[in-house]
Formats: sequence, C-alpha cells, structure tokens
Amino acid sequence: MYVMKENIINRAINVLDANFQKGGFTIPSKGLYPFQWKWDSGFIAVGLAHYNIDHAKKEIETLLNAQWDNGFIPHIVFHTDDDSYFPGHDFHRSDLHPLSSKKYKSTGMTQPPVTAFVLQDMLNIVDDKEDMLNFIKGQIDKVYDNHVYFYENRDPQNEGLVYIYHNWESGTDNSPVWDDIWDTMNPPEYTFERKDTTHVDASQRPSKREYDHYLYIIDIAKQNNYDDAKIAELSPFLVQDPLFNAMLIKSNKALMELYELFGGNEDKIAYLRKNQERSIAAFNQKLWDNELGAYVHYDMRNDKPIRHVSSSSFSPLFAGIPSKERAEVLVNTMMDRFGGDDKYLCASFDPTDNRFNPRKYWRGPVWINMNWMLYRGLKEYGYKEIAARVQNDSIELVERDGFFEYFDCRKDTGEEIRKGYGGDNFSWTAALIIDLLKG
Ligand code: 9WN
Repeated sequence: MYVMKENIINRAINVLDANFQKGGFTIPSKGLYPFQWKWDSGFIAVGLAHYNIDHAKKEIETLLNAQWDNGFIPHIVFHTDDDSYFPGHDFHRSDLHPLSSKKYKSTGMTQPPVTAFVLQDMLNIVDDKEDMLNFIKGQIDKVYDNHVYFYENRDPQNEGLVYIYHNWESGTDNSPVWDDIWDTMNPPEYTFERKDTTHVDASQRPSKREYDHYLYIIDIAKQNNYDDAKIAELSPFLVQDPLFNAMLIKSNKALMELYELFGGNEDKIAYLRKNQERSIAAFNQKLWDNELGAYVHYDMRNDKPIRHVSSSSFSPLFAGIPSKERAEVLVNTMMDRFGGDDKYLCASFDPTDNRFNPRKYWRGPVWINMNWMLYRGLKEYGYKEIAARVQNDSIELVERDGFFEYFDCRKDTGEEIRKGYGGDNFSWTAALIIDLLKG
C-alpha cells in the first residue's frame, strides 16, 4: 500500500510539474486547455501546497492579478496567444467591459468561487504557518472583493442566492440539467472550428448544437458589454446553481475564519456574516426539492426549478448547508440512485435518469474534484464509511485508468481495457489525488 501510494503521488507530481507554465500558473491539460482556469487553479493550488509551496502561491497570485476593478474574477485568463482553444480571447472580448483588466485578456464570465476555502486549506496543509498567513494577508481582500461583487451584482432580487448566466460558469458544462434551458432557446447555427474534438473523441464532448447555445449566450452578454444588470434582464440562461452557491457559502466561512485569525476587519466579517445567514436560509428554502430528496437548480429566467439530481445536488454537504436530518435524506438519495455495487461513486448525473450518459463529460462520468468535495462533506457529517468509499473509488479509478479528466462510473464498461475519458494528464485530478492520499 505504502509503495503504491508513493508511486501515485510521484506520478501526480510529474503531471503537475509538466503542466506548470513559465508565467506562474498551471494549465489544466496540455493541448485541450492551454490557459489558466479559475476553479482549476484553486484545486491545483491545494495539491501544490503539499510539495511546492512557491508554485501554490504563484497559482493563486497569478489568478488574482487578473481580477477586474469591480472585483470580478474571470473563468479563463488568456496568458498567451495560443490559438489551439476555441473560443479564444478574440471571441470573448473582455475589453468590452469598462472595468475589465487592462493587463490580462480574459473571458467575461466566471466560475465557482473556490479561492477562499483553498487559501484556508493551503494554510492547514503547510508547516510554516506564519509564512502562509503572510501570503494570505496579501491576497485575502481581493477574494473578499470578489464575494462583494457576487452579492452586489449577481443577486438582482436580493435573495441571498447568486445567479450564473452561462453553463461554463457552473463548471459542469454540458450537464443534462441545462437541456431544459436549451429547449427554450433557438440560437443561430454558428460557423466555427472546434478545437476540443481534435484532442478528445467527439463522443466524450458536447455536441455542435450545444456549442451554438454556448456562443449565443456570450453574444448577448457582449452586445451588452458584459453589464451584469443587462445580463440579468436579457440572458436566456439565468440559473441559481447549488454547486456555485455552495462554493460561495463554503468560501464565505473560510473568509470569516481567516479574517478572525488576523484580527480587525470587523466590517468585512459583519458583511460576510449577514450574507452567509441569508444565503444558507435561502438555499435550504428555495433549492431543496422534497420529493426528490435533493438540492436542485433553479431556472430564474423561466421561474421554475430544474428537477434533476446531479453531483452538484450533493455539494451542499461540503459547505455545511443541510441540517443533520436533511443530510441523511440527501445521502440516502445519493446511495439509492448513484451508489449501487456495480458503480463507482460518484456519477456526475443521476444514473437512473434517461439523460444519463456514462461517457459524456458532465452527463454521467465521475469527476475527481466533485469526489474530493463529496468526501470532505460526508466526513464532516459523520458518514465515515461512504466517505472512505468515495476516497477509495477515486484512487482506484486514477490508479488504473490514468490521470484523466473524467471516468466511467460503471465497474463493468464492457471494454477489455479501461481508460479514463477527456483530457489526459489532467491537473486537478493529479492535485486532488495527492490531497486525498495524504488526507
Ligand atoms: C470551458 C478546464 C475546464 C474546467 C471545466 C470543464 C472544462 C471548458 C471547456 O474544462 O470546461 O470552461 O472548454 O470545455 O468543464 O469545469 O474548468 O479544466
């Protein structure tokens, strides 16, 4: 066991080192994703903190350097002019927003706010606490400003829940949850050259028609210079996502705890506390589906819940959102639908739903970042055995199938040689496996 563990950790370190760039950030996967992504950076920094603290700090610093003047942090920072990814900076045109960074080209959309809880994790991981505290002191206000941005600009009805306006903001790009929204839209047929399918088999990626929807939503945002109020008024995609809001809540808590360590900052702590209470209450009230026994997404544009269970439904465990009683219902739902003996935990989408696809990206495969959050959440609520299963399943999949982006949740795929899916040598898979093995 010990040798095996060391061996995976060394392989994971090799993946991360090879993906680290001169500019001080880590690409998610060579060829497929050649820039810096927001939530990837956070997960990657957790892994880096175990063996290369300088790189871990750089990762966070580089991302936060690209913050806009209104506190917004973009989902992709285009550090280089690499044209092997579509859509690139020339399509996104972050310069349209008056407060966007003048120094860095980026997208005009964001991704789940993981940075604050990542900073807290980094502090917990390293031995030299003083050094890390000094680093965090220099970065924390930027992360706080990002949270203020969300509450002031992404919550038009002042509910305590923030919206996302694009499926790429969710991080769970082609989840079947969005199919309900695509049904309400009829975007034009765009002409463009896909780059992703030159790296990954098309059967594991979103369809061309799905990309038409993705591009169309960006076009609407661009026509309005990425103005948040206009987007809230006009975007056909406007969703309160349980995963995104759970990350915000988890990160609010980390920010408050870190500020408390430093002393002072009473105003900031009070602002976070007020919003935290509202957010948790609204989350439990609006996003809980009693019949399904799970948290679900809410479609603000069409004013209705999107009633499907996905791995996002379980992320509130990581943020301490459900009561003990509700957590039990949620875990039972997960075990009933996702937890059969013939499956690895945890599929990204409900295997009992007819939209489930075990090979296609966010429509069913297991993702290590979701498992990492699930493992921590289950442990926190006292589900030690199920947590251990999530941990072991993750390690087994990576050990056998490789450091891939996502994995088949079926123990028997019908194929002789199993392999992971999507990008190979994928950074957050490597980073979080290190953390899962150490923790
Ligand atoms: C669009 C980088 C990103 C992840 C997302 C994942 C995938 C991008 C894409 O790759 O999305 O952001 O081009 O498909 O879905 O979660 O951050 O790893």
